[in-house]
Amino acid sequence: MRDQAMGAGFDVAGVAAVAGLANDVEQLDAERFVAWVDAGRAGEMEYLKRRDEHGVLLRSGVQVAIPWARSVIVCALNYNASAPHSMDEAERGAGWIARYAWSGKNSGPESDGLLPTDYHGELLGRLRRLEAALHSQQQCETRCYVDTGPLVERSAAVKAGVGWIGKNTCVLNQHLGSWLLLGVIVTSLPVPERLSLQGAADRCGTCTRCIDACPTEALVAPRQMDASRCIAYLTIEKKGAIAEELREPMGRQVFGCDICQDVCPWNRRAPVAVKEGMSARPELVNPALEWLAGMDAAEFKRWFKGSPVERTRRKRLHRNVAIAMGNSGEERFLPQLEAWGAGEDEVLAESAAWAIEQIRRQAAARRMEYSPTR
Ligand code: B12
Ligand code: SF4
Ligand code: SF4
Repeated sequence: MRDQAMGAGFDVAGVAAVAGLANDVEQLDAERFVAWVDAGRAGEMEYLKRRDEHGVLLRSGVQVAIPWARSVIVCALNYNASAPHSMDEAERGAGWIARYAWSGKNSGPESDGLLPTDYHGELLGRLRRLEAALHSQQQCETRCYVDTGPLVERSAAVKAGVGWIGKNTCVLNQHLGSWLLLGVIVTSLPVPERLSLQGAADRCGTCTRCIDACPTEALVAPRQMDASRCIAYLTIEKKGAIAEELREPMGRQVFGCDICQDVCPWNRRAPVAVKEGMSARPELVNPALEWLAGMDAAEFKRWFKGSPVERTRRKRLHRNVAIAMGNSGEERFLPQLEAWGAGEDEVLAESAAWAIEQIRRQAAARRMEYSPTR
């Protein structure tokens, strides 16, 4: 199976047994998930709170929604690109789009630039190839998922030996780091005892760089995230206005956030991958905020239809851009922000008003700093 997963284009794969709540580890995972949702950590991500007819959270155990599940094949794809990181120096007024959302593919010799792709589709295609190979060898039930399945993929990845959960809650592999995307095949095939893997050892040690670097204090404890504070949640999932106290810490991130992975020592030597359908689109690395701000509906569609960025829609992307403009302190953004401030979209107008205030405050502070003291 592992060779076939590599043949399908994955970098690492393993199988996790599904034993149900009689198993101590699965019981603990279920308790953690329930406690996480009950504590309000999922914010407005209602799909994480779905329950079955008995009121049990669907994602609290694989067998809750899929009673015939006996194993989960977990595959991981390295998407690291040879490109800067969000913490590196960048041009003034550049925003940040998360690394996983840069992906694109070549569309032939005539085309200009790469066409957008989305990892969901890229991984699902690879999983389906593996699933077909499995069915040609054995009779079994299977379901392929990337993100959308009723299970916590990271927990399955640990049990399958793909990696360990870092203190930033990401799955880390000793050789590949954490720039990994996960895809799973839930199967009805039991895992023979001799193939049951021990989860990968925890190699975070005493390091706390990710926790220290998180600007919004979303990592409330090692391996525990309050997703409602995470910039990835705020920029991608959160509808409406973003809480004021979190806007300044958002910095220049306009879609997703890579900070807690950029600072991780295990990513320092992470190998670069050049995968079909997952090439980095150079325009999305350190994108100029005014370029994103100037996108009309047609431009947005041209650049982001079929990309993960499509999920956030143009309206929310512009809300995020307004906040990033405010955080930049650049007075050249004032005309754009004033135009948004006078527009009909209330959330965008309010975010722009906040950003104008930020820029004026920063400009005044700069003038105070440079004024001669006589
Ligand atoms: C909802 C979601 C989010 C939310 C919430 C994230 C979160 N940490 O829960 C938001 C929008 C914030 C988010 C952000 C990102 N996400 Co996301 N997300 C998901 C999704 C759809 C569900 C996750 C979930 O169920 N969360 C609930 C909590 C309880 O689970 P968890 O954090 O995943 O892991 C818990 C368990 O592992 C358990 N646990 C296991 N062992 C131990 C040990 C101890 C001691 C403790 C206390 C807990 C513990 O507790 C962990 C923390 O609570 C998954 C796909 C899936 N179906 O699983 C992708 C997924 C987790 N996301 C992914 C990615 C790539 C990202 C981003 C990097 C994107 C970006 N650049 O912006 C960031 C990373 C932020 C971060 N530091 O985690 C990848 C992660 C790959 C990897 N290498 O880990 C996944 C697996 C998607 C995929 N198919 O590849 N995401
Ligand atoms: S992705 Fe960003 S905001 Fe979210 S936990 Fe990591 S550093 Fe914090
Ligand atoms: S930064 Fe340090 S603590 Fe955080 S995941 Fe990486 S090794 Fe673990």
